[in-house]
Amino acid sequence: MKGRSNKNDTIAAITTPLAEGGIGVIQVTGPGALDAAGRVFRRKRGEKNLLGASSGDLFYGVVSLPGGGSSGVIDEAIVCVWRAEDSLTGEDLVEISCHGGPRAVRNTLNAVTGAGAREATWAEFLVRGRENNRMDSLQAEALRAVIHAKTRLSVWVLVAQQSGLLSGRLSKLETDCRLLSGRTGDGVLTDRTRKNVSKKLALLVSGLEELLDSSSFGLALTSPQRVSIAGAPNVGKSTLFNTLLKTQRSIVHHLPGTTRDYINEYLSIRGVPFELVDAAGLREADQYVEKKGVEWALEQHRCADRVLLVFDGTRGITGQEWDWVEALRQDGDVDMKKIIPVINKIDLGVRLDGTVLDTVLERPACLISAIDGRGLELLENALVGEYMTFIEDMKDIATPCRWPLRRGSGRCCQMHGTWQRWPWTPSTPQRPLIKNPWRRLAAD
Ligand SMILES: Nc1nc2c(ncn2[C@@H]2O[C@H](COP(=O)(O)OP(=O)(O)OP(=O)(O)O)[C@@H](O)[C@H]2O)c(=O)[nH]1
Ligand SMILES: [Mg+2]
Repeated sequence: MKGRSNKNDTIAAITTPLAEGGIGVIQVTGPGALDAAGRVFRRKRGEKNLLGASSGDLFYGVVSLPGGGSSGVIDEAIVCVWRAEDSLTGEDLVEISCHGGPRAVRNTLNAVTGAGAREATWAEFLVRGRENNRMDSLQAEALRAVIHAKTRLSVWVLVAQQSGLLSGRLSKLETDCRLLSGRTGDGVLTDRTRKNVSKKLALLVSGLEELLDSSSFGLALTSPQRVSIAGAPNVGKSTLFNTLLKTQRSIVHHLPGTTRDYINEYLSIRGVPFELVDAAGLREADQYVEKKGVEWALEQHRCADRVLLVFDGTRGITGQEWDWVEALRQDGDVDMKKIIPVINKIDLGVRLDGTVLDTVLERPACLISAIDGRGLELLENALVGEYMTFIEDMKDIATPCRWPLRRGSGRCCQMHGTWQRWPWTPSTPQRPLIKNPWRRLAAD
């Protein structure tokens, strides 16, 4: 059982998945970490004991139940010690790598908790890291998010943030703000100073807005957008699904009505993760199973962040397809901006007039062949185009949180406005204060 939190106690957690694998890791941190680990671990070779260890020292030996001696050996392990000044938590930290597998790992954790450590979660390790100034909230957030990262780019960006790149950007803006508030002073305020302060505040606003602009990219990297593939039966939805995934995941057949259940898979487009959903073709259905398929498909399109609305380019748009477009348009939960029209099967020649779609859906259709891959680059651009500048040269500032920044930028804009207006009456006794607008960012 996990006990009550106490800032100064010694805690232990399993920090690898509780599953079958080569090794499992238990971490112990706190003032008594070395003592607790020392009571259950006995090295096989060498003299130095854990209490005298320096950061990075490795020990090979056995783990026993506390007081169990050689008869109570429960596993073999490698122990690594990190002293407070070098550890993630800012406290002495011991990493015990024992054999993997849920039972082996639990046995070792039980031994450590039997020696006085309290079982905790890995999140508590991060809290301690923050409390001991080993990281700020942005770094802790990045560390938490990296576990769920789905693409190489997501990992790259989050590791950069964990090392402090984004925090550095913010603290530079913070320093500028502090310097500015020092410079406004108490003396007589000349018009020149007022203009100067106002100009610097405008720079702060644009610095914050640049970070804010990056938040849609940061969020796209950390919470994959759901992209569903919609359209009438047989237009090539499942073929497109398979081609984008580069694997035969969904059944393709020349007869309409092949897909009934929806299927979802993760996919990376130029490093941005997406969750792709293939679903039943939209049609008037009579039978229960077909009806259910269409119902579920509609639900998927409602919940999706983007919908690829596919048409068969070898023929015109049918009345029933227009009815579905209209139904999606009128569905309060479907934002038309999220719909990307796609004309498929261009390898067979295009007979569909795309301009009518452009007018109704307010964006040009992507012409593709899901079978031979023609035009897929355009489709991918439609999904990641807005992130390209960040992907190419601004990866470090992709902030995964939006609201604190929006509040900070709002406060900064307010101060800027106040300074531009000041003095609003000649007798206004106090000049407007300049406060750190994102002061609460760390706490938000
Ligand atoms: N020539 C050509 N044929 C295609 C293309 N895309 C799909 N097809 C064919 O169209 C037929 C239907 O493809 P599917 O991918 O099963 O269509 P669907 O929209 O998933 O159909 P349902 O699951 O029934 O709604 C198959 O015979 C595919 O080989 C394409 O780009 N070019
Ligand atoms: Mg299908």
